[in-house]
Amino acid sequence: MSGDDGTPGNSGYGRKAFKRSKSHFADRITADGRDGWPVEAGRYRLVASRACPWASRALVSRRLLGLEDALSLAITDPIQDDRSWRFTLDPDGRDPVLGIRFLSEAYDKRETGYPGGVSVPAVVDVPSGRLVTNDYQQITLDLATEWTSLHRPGAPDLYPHALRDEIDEVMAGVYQDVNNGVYRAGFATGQEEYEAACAGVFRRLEQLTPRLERQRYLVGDTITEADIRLFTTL
Ligand SMILES: N[C@@H](CCC(=O)N[C@@H](CS)C(=O)NCC(=O)O)C(=O)O
Repeated sequence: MSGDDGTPGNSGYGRKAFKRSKSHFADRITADGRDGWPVEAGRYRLVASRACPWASRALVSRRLLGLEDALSLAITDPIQDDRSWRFTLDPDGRDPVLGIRFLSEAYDKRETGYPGGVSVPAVVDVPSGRLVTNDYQQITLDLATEWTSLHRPGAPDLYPHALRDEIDEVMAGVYQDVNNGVYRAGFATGQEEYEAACAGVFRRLEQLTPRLERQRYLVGDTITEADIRLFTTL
């Protein structure tokens, strides 16, 4: 399997320095449907592995925002085989809504011959069976800001306008040193690389500690996207 940029994906782990590629399918599901994918209850299916921290973000957001009825959920086998994510937890090994055995089938429907990797979280358009997005950074931001008409009453604002600069700044550091740092450590090819990544994780946690000594949440006084992104990696 290969990564989003066509470089070897999982098969390359542990053999070269870990480098994360950009999500190839970055269409957005928005209130105004500008990418062709309007927010609509019951239309899309979130595909997640409970073993994946990036996908777990989407599980937490979906639940906190009360989107369970609007956005259905497919859970993959936590372990991939060489065909990537599979629906072996479901009867007959098929996702009951999409009717597919491998997430790659939704990727293939979207783009024939796409040479990159298959990753979760992914959002699939149920009527066409096509992948909409695997953009793990944007999926949760859009659940928070574009799916508001379907949020439960009293849902938290996970990305409040007034705090976005601070949230973005905290998330950038958390991404670099913690979210991605644990991958750099886990897939390090040498001791030095491992130690540098590990040191980065703990340095960032130390840096965040004073915030959490004086307040319950990383930014502001309610839960935000920043908390979800840190928590799911921890
Ligand atoms: N889509 C992003 C981030 C999401 C991600 O890394 N998900 C992992 C699971 S935690 C995945 O599905 N990896 C499959 C692979 O690398 O082949 C990427 O490809 O870097």
